Amino acid sequence: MLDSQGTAGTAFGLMPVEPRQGGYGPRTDRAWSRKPYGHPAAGWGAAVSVGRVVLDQREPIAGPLAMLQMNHPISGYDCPGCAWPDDLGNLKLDICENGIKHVTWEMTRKRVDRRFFAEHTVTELATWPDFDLEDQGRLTEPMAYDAATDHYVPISWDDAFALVGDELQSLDSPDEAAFYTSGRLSNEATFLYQLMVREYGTNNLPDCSNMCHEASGRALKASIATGKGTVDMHDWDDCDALFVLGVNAASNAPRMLTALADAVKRGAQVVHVNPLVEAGATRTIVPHDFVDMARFKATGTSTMNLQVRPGGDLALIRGMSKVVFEAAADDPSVLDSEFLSSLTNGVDAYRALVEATPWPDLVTQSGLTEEQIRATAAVYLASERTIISWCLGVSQHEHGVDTVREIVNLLLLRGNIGRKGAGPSPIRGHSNVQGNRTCGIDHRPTDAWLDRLAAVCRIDPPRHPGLDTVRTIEAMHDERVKVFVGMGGNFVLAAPDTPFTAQGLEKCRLTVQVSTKLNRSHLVHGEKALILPCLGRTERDQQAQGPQGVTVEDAMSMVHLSVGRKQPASAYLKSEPAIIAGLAKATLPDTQTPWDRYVGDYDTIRDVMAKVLPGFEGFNERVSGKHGFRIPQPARERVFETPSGRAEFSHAPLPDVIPESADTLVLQTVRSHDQWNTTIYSNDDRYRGVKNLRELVFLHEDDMRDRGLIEGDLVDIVSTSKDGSTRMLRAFRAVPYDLPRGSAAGYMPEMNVLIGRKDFSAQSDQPLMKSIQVTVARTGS
Ligand SMILES: Nc1nc2c(c(=O)[nH]1)N[C@H]1C(S)=C(S)[C@@H](COP(=O)(O)OP(=O)(O)OC[C@H]3O[C@@H](n4cnc5c(=O)[nH]c(N)nc54)[C@H](O)[C@@H]3O)O[C@H]1N2
Ligand SMILES: Nc1nc2c(c(=O)[nH]1)N[C@H]1C(S)=C(S)[C@@H](COP(=O)(O)OP(=O)(O)OC[C@H]3O[C@@H](n4cnc5c(=O)[nH]c(N)nc54)[C@H](O)[C@@H]3O)O[C@H]1N2
Ligand SMILES: [Mo]
Repeated sequence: MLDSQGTAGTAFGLMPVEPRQGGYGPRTDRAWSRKPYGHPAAGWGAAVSVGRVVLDQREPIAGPLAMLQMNHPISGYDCPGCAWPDDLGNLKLDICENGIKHVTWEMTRKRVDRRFFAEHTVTELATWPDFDLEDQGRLTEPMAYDAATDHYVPISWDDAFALVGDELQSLDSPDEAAFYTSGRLSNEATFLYQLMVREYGTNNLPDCSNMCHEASGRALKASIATGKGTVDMHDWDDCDALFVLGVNAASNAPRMLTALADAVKRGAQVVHVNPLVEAGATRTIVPHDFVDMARFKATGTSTMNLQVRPGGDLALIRGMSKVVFEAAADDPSVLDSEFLSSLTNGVDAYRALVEATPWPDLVTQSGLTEEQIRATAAVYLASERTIISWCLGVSQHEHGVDTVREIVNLLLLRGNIGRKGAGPSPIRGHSNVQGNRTCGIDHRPTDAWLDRLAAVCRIDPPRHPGLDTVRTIEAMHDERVKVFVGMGGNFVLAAPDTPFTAQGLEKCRLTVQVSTKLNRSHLVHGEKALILPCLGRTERDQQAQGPQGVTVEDAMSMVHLSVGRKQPASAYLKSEPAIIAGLAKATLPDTQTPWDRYVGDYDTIRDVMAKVLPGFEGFNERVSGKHGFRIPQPARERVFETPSGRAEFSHAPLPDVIPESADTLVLQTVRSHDQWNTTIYSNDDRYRGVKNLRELVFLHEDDMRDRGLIEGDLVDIVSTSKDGSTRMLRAFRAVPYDLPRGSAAGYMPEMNVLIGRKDFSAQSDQPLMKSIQVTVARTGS
């Protein structure tokens, strides 16, 4: 590993093969291939791909049957895939290809039991591809690392809890422990987790949101005093114009394709802004429309595609605002003057800033022509009701916060917020990542939250902020954090700077992973280590007072029940709430919190949550209704609870997103169609036309020509970090792709080694997963 900071060397537990250290799909000898994908998104390619995963996981019967319960109002479980909302009643079967893959992956009949761990040392497992690790199936009982033999060995739940309790109690300060959350946790588990952590005495609650939508949350809070989008599915059905920035819908939120196709069908304008024209941005066979599927009938999903420069969205939005102000000079009714003067702050300064920004700068920085920007603005001006939606293509940049705030600025100009069919609508990632924040996973909790928690739960929570993901990694490295608890997820591969993160974890006294499947984060561990296996979303959760259901919140603030019914993968699994309660009782000898009562009957957790969480009054009654309930949100009612009591315009300088050297490319990391974050189902990326290849870098053909490259050439990719250090990936294949010159793309998590520890946004602390500065040259040159 090329690393000028002197931390070279492969960390124990990472793939020992230089330079890739994780993110491997299945082993294959088959040749790779690439040809442009000519079919509409979803449709039969999706059906074939689902069939393969269902068969591979040996679930040909239970798999498809369980699908019938997925996202079923009241009696079903929530799809553990993405956070796109459930359909409100039109669809018989509200499911998608990737949701089915995801559920089947969890429901597999394969098991990782004590015999498996007895047969393989951790050192040996470290040499396995990530696919093979997860493909062993579900974890079945708690395991502890035995350094003497380098094996994981069985441990009882009580001993495991006691071990964690002893370690946590022996720390000099509760701030020497960090408690990570991945976005799968239910609301109930989340609430108990943060309660335990704060009762213990720290706000060190890093989460996957720190790498995902932290920028969106911060921006929306500053602008309109809510960390979330303000629209719901009905608004999506009512808008005249829909802007979709930096989302790969066909792969990452496939149920969104239906909404896009519906919008186009009813004559709404749908503008996709993305350096890549993704499959879902042209046309789809509506995934739920079996008649359309049978007839191969495709529906358009866009009316315009704009191939913006990576990081160029702010310039595009500002250009649109410029056109809006120009139009307002002739026709003042273009602006919603009443709304602006009574409910917003700072529009005059924004106008001055926009007017002072010259067109050539907007053109250069956005990578679009003035005509394109004007045409996009014309769509906005012609629309009565506009929704702007975005995902990681906006948030994972240095200027993510400023860009989301600029999006809100543009919406505010025409009063596109807090009314039918209009507003900001971030597309969230994990199925309950938004609920996790609502229920208290936040390293920077507000005083109001802590006050209510203190009053209702009778604890004395710490008031100083905790560590987020990048700060936790630094702190583990500096040995300021000595215990790491991962509640779900695959921290070592999801985080940036893989070897650095791995070394941090290895320096810990104790690492604990609560998981459903074996993954690399179990192999990169502290001096002591535990794997605690938990129930999955689809499984029956039997507690003292009977079977339990949990709740989740989707990307549009709808909270609903999720009830698993399947026989658990093993009799020794515990639910996440039960594991958290076990950890809490072992860690907090004097606790007054009724942990056993909470675990026996989750209604009792919800009763307490109803008192702590604003908008959750009557939680148990309200969530039992057909589609659950929407959390009340003042901004949706045009009540802006900012310090000024108004929606705030931002006034950010136009960022310069063009690298200094013409040789430097801006590399972004994306998901393939066949992966779920760090879980890789196959080496194919159907919609980008790639088969059997993940070690690739997509490049513009002119950028390839300049470097003397043709398709398939092996190249080395060298990244330069903010601190000047360099990192390298060797022998990846150059693949020509339709993206803006000067940019490049490849897959997470194998490219995470290129993201330096200092490469995070100063605005959000989010790692710069969409703008890595790289040079690409033929291997050996
Ligand atoms: N099947 C499946 N579903 C998933 C996931 C998964 O791994 N698999 N992951 C889940 C999670 S946690 C999340 S957060 C979401 C992620 O959903 P996405 O945000 O769709 O995830 P990425 O694959 O990172 O794709 C980022 C998109 O942004 C574009 N982009 C990159 N840079 C820019 C830019 O500067 N401007 C603009 N406008 N676009 C840009 C890329 O070309 C790409 O289309 O999906 C969730 N759903
Ligand atoms: N380079 C780069 N890196 C990225 C990103 C990127 O775009 N580019 N995206 C970032 C984003 S948006 C995110 S959200 C993070 C994702 O980071 P994480 O959430 O940490 O990672 P996942 O891969 O989703 O976690 C998969 C693991 O979760 C466990 N799991 C699955 N279901 C359950 C369950 O029900 N309960 C529990 N306890 N465990 C379960 C399984 O053991 C599985 O191995 O990655 C980030 N990393
Ligand atoms: Mo995410």
